[in-house]
Amino acid sequence: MNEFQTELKNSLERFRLDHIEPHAEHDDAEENFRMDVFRGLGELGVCGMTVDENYGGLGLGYTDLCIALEEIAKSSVSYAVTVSVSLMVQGIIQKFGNEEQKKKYLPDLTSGQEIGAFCLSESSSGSDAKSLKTTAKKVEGGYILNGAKMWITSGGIAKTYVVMARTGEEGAKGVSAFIVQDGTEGLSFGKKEKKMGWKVSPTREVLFQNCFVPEENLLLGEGQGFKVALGGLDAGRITIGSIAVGLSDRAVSESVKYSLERQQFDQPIFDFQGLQFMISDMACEMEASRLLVMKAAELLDAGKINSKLCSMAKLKATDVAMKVTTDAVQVHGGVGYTTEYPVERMMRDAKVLQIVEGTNQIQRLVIARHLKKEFQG
Ligand code: COS
Repeated sequence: MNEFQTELKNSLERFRLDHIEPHAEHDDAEENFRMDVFRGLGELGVCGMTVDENYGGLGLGYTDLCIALEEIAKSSVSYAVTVSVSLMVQGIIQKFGNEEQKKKYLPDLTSGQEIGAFCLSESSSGSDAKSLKTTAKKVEGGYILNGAKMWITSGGIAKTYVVMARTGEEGAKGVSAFIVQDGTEGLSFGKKEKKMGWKVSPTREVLFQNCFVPEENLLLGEGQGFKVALGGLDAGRITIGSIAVGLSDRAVSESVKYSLERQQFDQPIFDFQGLQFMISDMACEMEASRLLVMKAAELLDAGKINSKLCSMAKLKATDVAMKVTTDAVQVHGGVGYTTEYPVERMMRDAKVLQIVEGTNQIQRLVIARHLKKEFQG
C-alpha cells in the first residue's frame, strides 16, 4: 500500500469504528439501513471513488476502491455492497453513457447523496441472464417498460436504476439498457426480502407497469444492453471479491483474539496446535484471495480488463470468505453460534457472496470458457 492508500484505509477504519460498528448488531437485528452512514461514506469520497473528477468522483483506481471496500466490509458487508453496487451503476454510466447522461446522473451518485441499483435478474432468469423477459416497447419519444426485476440490492432506497429490458429478438442481441429514476410513473417496489444475511441492505423486487422511459435514457444503443450489463459485472465481481477479503480479514482477527483469550485445559486455546493450523490456513487463504483480487483490479486500472481474472477473484475470495467465516464460528465454539460475537453475522453475510453477481458456478463457467479459448486460440 502506498502512503495515500494507507491514509485512505486509516480514515475508513476510523469511520467504521465510530459510525458503523457501534450499531452493527442492532441494525442487523432490526434490518435498519442508515442513509446518514452512506452519506458519511460519500463525504469521504468513497461513493464515487472510481468516477472521473468531472462528474464529482475522485478519479481513483479499482485498487484504491478495493482497499476502501475491504475496510468497510470489516464492519459491514451491507454498506460495502451498497457502495459497490452503486459504483457499478456509475461505472456503467461513465463507460457506456453519453455526456448528457453522465452530467445528469453521476453527480448525485458520486457524492453519495443518492444510491444506484442494477436491475438484471428476474424470477426466471438469474444465471441465464440473456433470457430476461422484461420488455421495453418502442413508442414515440421513448419506451414503455413492463416486467419485474428480482433480488435488487438497494431496491426502494436507490434513486437511479440501470435496467436491462428486451427491445428486440430473443437472446443477448435483443437486450437494451435504460436509466430509470425512482419517482417515474409506472415504477414501483415489491416487499423487502427476508434474507439470511446482508440484513442492513434492503433487497426488493423492482416492478415496471407501463413505465414510460424517454429515449434519452437508453444507454449506448438498442441491443447493446447485455454487453453493458456484463461489462459492468466484470468490475463488480472484483469489488465483491474485495468485500469478501475484508470479511475474511475480520474473521481471522476475531479468531486470533478470541483464541488467545479463551482458556481451556489451563491454557489459551490458541496454544493448541490443531487450532494454530486452522487459523494459519484461514490467514493464508485470506491473503491469497487478496492478492488475486488486487491483481484483477490492477489489470482493470491498467485498462486491460480480464474477465477470466475478474471471475477468478470473485470465485476465490468469496469461497474463502465462506470457509474462513465458518471456521471462525468453529474457533469460537458455542458462543460463535450466538449473536454475542460478530462471527455469527459474518458467516451469514458470507453465504450470498457466493451467489450474487454471478454464482460461483457461473464464475467457473466463465473461467473454463476462457481457458478453452486460450488453448484452442
Ligand atoms: N463483457 C462484455 N460482453 C460480454 C461479456 C463480458 N464480460 N461476456 C459475454 N459478453 C457478450 C458476448 O461477447 C456475446 O456477444 P456477441 O454474441 O456479440 O459475441 C454476448 O455477451 C452473449 O454472451 P454468451 O453467448 O457467452 O452468453 P451466455 O448466456 O452463454 O453466457 C453468462 C453468459 C452465463 C456468462 C452470463 O449470462 C452471466 O454472467 N450470467 C450470470 C449473470 C449474473 O451475474 N447475474 C447477477 C446479476 S447481479 S446480482
